[in-house]
Amino acid sequence: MTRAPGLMSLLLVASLTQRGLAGQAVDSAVPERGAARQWYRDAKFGMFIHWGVYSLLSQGEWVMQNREIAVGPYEWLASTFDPVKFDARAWVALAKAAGMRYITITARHHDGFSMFATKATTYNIVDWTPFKRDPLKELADECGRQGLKLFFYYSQLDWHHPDYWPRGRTGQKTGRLEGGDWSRYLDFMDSQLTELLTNYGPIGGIWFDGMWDKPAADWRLQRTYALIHRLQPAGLIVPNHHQAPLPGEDVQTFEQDLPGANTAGFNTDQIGRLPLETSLTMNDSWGFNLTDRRYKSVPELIHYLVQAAGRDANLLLNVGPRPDGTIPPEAVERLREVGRWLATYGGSIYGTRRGPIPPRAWGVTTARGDSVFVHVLDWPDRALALPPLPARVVGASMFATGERVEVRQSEAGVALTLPAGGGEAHDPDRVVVLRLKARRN
Ligand code: FHN
Repeated sequence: MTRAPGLMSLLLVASLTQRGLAGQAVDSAVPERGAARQWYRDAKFGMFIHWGVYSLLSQGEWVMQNREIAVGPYEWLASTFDPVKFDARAWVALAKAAGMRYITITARHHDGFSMFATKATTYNIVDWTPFKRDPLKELADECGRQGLKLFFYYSQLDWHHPDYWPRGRTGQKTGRLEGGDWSRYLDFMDSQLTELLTNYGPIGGIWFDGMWDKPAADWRLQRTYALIHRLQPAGLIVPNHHQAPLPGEDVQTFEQDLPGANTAGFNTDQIGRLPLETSLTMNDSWGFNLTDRRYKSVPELIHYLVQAAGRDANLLLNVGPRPDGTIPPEAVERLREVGRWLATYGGSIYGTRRGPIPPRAWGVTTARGDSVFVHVLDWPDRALALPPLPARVVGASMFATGERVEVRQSEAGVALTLPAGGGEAHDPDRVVVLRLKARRN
């Protein structure tokens, strides 16, 4: 179907002129990466998985640091890791049922334990544990079968490696020798990244974390980024360094905050020109924590997803699987519910971009083609006043039921009257779809 360039073209032109050369140069020079970024922006929803040796202690992934566990005892703990119930098919099926389009899993977290087969160290799940399997390989194969992309979280910070020296802000109490070879550590990381980018088929990309531990160090970033992009030109680099984007990066990610917000206390308020992402815990923990019952409700999770989409960002929603390899039931229930919601409302989320109205107290807008989706998240009334839109509204209805929505458009804006009664008023998100008159250039 050919359509006249409509609202999206206008928004695109506006965004292209706003976008600086750094982001664009990469897109146009490497078509695979441009396409990958586009795919990423369309995908909107991913599953974050924090899973490792720390899951055994059920106090989150920082337990080694927080409980001052030395390398020796932690190595023993690692030698007992045996997640016999791990089932890649079930994990990927759950992500799919939730409406997620990709998975980002911890290949190596700050504890330095590699959750994949690596020749760079024996401190890995295949060589060090009775499990002996490579869960990342099983996940990669299963993602391929079920049509999801797989990203690898990779910690640059390491509380175990002897060459992580000089130490940074953390990992001071793990009993390592006072000395090490920084460039050898960087080589070690590059060799592991090479494995992750060659042994698992095409992956979504690498999600870096931990550089904030030593902000002043020379991380040899450009060399590592070039290596990644050479091995997989479509692989995206997602750095969680809490700064504005640096050259070579593909996504700007915000931790526990929507883009631009900084309630977590470590995010930058500078929003760059790259695709955006918000990573979020489902309770208050990333790694498995048995006593953390502060799970977000399903409506809260839906609101995060919609609020992110209204800011052009993806939501990367975390689960912390248990040490036996199963995902906690509280998470499973919530993911299935969000998936049910997306089965109805996905058309107002996937493949959209932020809409013409910036986020408001009542909610956000998303847009695709000549359609604007008005997400009414927090507004008790039927009457809703919108600011002026860039084109004439030629149709308005409730997204889920098709019920007519009354519209009055003037120079001052657009007044909507939502239908009376109906279950929709109780929905976490009342979605109105406005059809704008297509503009022909
Ligand atoms: O320290 C990590 C933390 O354990 C977790 O992995 C999160 C995920 O965004 N990032 C780090 C903190 O910035």
